[in-house]
Amino acid sequence: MPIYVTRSSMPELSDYIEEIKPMFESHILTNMGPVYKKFQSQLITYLGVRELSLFVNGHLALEMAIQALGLTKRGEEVGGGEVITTPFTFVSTTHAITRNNLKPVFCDIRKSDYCIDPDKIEELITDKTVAIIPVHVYGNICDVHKIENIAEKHGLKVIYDGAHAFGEEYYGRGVGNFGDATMFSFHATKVFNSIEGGAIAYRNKRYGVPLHELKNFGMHTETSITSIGANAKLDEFRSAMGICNLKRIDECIADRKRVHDHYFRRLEGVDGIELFKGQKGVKPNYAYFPVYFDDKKFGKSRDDVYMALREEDIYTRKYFYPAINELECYRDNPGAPTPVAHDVSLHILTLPIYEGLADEDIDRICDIILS
Ligand code: T4K
Repeated sequence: MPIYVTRSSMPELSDYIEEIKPMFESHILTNMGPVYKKFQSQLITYLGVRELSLFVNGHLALEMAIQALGLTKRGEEVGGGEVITTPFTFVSTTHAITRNNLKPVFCDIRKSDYCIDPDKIEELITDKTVAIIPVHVYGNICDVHKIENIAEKHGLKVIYDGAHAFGEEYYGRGVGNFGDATMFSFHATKVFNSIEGGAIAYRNKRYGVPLHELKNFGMHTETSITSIGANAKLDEFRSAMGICNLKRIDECIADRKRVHDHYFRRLEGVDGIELFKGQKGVKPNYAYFPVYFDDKKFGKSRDDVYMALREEDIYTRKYFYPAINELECYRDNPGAPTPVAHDVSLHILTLPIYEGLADEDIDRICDIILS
C-alpha cells in the first residue's frame, strides 16, 4: 500500500448515517439549514471564538473575508491597495488577495518558525497598504503580538490564514481570537475535515452580515441584493461530516502526536536534519511534519530524499515549493527579496503524518531517510 503525505480522518459510517438521516425527512440539504447551524455552534465552543461563519472551503472563506472587512473597497480608494503577506504558503492565500484586486507584497519569513518575519513588515508599509495577511504555516503560530502592534500603529487590518491551525491555542486562547479574523480550512487533507469546508472566525460582530450575505450571492433579502457575492455555502451533508469528525478530533490529534513523537525519536540529533521543536505557549495540532534537510551536512538533498522515498511508494510533499513569489503568476510583484523563504522552500520536505499511520511505517520511512 502506498503511503501518502496525509490520509483523511473518517468517522464511523454508522455515526455519519445517524447524522444525515433527518435530511431524508426534512429535504433540507443546504442554504444554512439546521445541521449547518448545529455545526457552527459546536465549532464556536470547540475553537473558543466569539463569532464564526462557515464556508464551502477555506479559500472562498478567505477571499470573502477580505471583501467583508472592506479591504477591496479600501484598495480602490487608495488606488490599488497592497497587502503584506508571506511567500511561504499554499498559493490559495495569495490568490485570495489578488482576486480581490489587491496586490500581494511579499515579506520574508523567519527560519525559526517559517512564518512571516514581523521585523521586516514595517519597511514594506506604504500609503497603499491596507492589511497584513500572515499564515500560521504548518500550524506554527505567527508572532501575533508584534503583528498586532504594527497593525495598530499603522491602522491596518490583520486576517490570519489559519488553514493549518485548527484547534490550536496560544497561551490558553483559541488561535482564532487574534487579528481581525482568522480563516480555518476543513479540507479532506487537514487535521479536521468536513470533506471540503472552511470558516472565518472574527472578533467584530458587524462582519457577520456581510460574510453571511457574500457567501449567498450578496442577498440581503429575497428581493434586495446589496453586494456582489457568490455561492460559497457549506451544505448540510458536509456539515454532518464535520459534526461527526469533531466528536473524534481530540483522539485524532493525540494519535498525530504519537506519529510526531516517533519521528522525533528516530530523527532528532541527526547531522543535517533540522526538526521543528514546537513553540512556547502553543497547544499544537501536529498538522504537518516538516523536515529541513541541510544537504551539506546530511550528504543528500531534500530532492534526493523525496525521490528515495518515492521509489518505495512513499509520497512526501515539498510543501511549499516554489516560494509563491517565484511562481510565473507572481514573479513580477513588488516586495523585498525573500532569501529565507527561498532557502526554506528548497530544503523542506513534509513527511507523512496522519491518524493511524503505523509505527512500522514510520520506522520504514526513517530507515530509508537514514540510509
Ligand atoms: N491556505 C493554506 C495555507 C492552505 O494550505 C490551503 C489549502 C488553503 C489556504 C485553502 O484551503 P481550502 O480551500 O483547500 O479549504 C492540498 C489541499 O487541496 C489544500 O486544501 C491544502 N491547502 C494544500 C496544502 O494541500 P494537494 O494538491 O497537495 O492535495 P492532494 O490531492 O495531492 O492530497 C494530498 C494527499 O492527501 C493525497 O496524496 C492523499 C491524501 N488525501 C487527499 C484527498 C483529496 C486523502 O487522504 N483524502 C482526500 O480526499 O492540495
